[in-house]
Amino acid sequence: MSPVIFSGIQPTGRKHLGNYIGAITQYVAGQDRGDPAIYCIVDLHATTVAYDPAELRDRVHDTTAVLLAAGLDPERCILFRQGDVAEHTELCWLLTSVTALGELNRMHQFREKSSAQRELISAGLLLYPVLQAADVLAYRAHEVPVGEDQREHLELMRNIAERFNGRFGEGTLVVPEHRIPPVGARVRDLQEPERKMSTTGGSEQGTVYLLDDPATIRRKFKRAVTDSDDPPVLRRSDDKAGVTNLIEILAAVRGVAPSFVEAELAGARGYGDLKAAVGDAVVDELAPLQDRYRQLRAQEQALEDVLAAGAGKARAIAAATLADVREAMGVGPPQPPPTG
Ligand code: AQP
Repeated sequence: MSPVIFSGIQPTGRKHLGNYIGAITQYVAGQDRGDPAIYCIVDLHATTVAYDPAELRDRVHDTTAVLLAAGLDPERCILFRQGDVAEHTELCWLLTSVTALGELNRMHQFREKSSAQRELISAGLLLYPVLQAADVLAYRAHEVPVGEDQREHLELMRNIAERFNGRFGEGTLVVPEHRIPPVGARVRDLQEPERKMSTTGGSEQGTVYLLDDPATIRRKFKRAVTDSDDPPVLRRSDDKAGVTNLIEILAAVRGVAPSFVEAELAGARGYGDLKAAVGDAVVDELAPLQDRYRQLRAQEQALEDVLAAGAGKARAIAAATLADVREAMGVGPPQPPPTG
């Protein structure tokens, strides 16, 4: 049986190589395995931190164009905007009844992002993982392709689904599995390789954006932090986070095993060769995406049409789940008995 695949992605104009390797390439591959493969641009999640309302729709269009340019095909997947399908927010509320406050308080993302908020720590930031659970559970998804940073939220989502089923009716919700890629699940910041590459938390020079021009990409890799050992050791190891990161990026982008890259680098003169190789490979990988992005981004109405068609398909699935959830919880009028 083909799995139902679901994943969500934040609307920003600055998607980076971590998003691409950890998530977007998996989305594209999922189109041929998922039945259906469903991808959602999570504008409601974006409102949980400070943001500019005048820009949010543009950022949704930016992300839509990036995903289409990377290879998502609206004929082979469902691509939509979270805010277009009200079932997500209703299910979020219903799931709060089986979510422990203590669990939400312990989430790393909440702790990190709340400490960065200056004026207001929104309740939305605390509830973020519950809305994320609703996103996935509304489609009874089996698989959720994500990067390593989402492992904790996925575990919480599984707890929520299990608790819901235990309390209100076994089999009502599907308990999903995460799908974290074997290589590239945690792409690291090129300047601070102890941290993940990140939209908000990383360094500008250490973050490779998908829309960076070729010279910028090559420069960022050239300046990447590696190691000072002499002679250089072009191998992955726990105490060589920067070198390991570059080897894994090169392997992920070329679609080969990291050990293959290490074997190839056996004759290299130094870290400079590795930096040049990974810079070239990333530029080659992103060039066609960038060309397609520019064409697609100019056609705003076409992007809206894709999102609207996707929302129609998504709503039909989510509404059926919500009807079962309401029925199980005793919310609203009783469902009519099945006919026939
Ligand atoms: N460094 C990363 N390596 C691998 N995968 C990553 N992801 C994020 N960073 C890395 C995965 O990308 C998907 C989309 O993430 P998102 O919707 O959270 O997008 P974002 O907020 O723009 O990404 P960031 O960088 O994670 O933002 P910050 O750090 O600001 O919160 C997810 O599947 C994620 O795992």
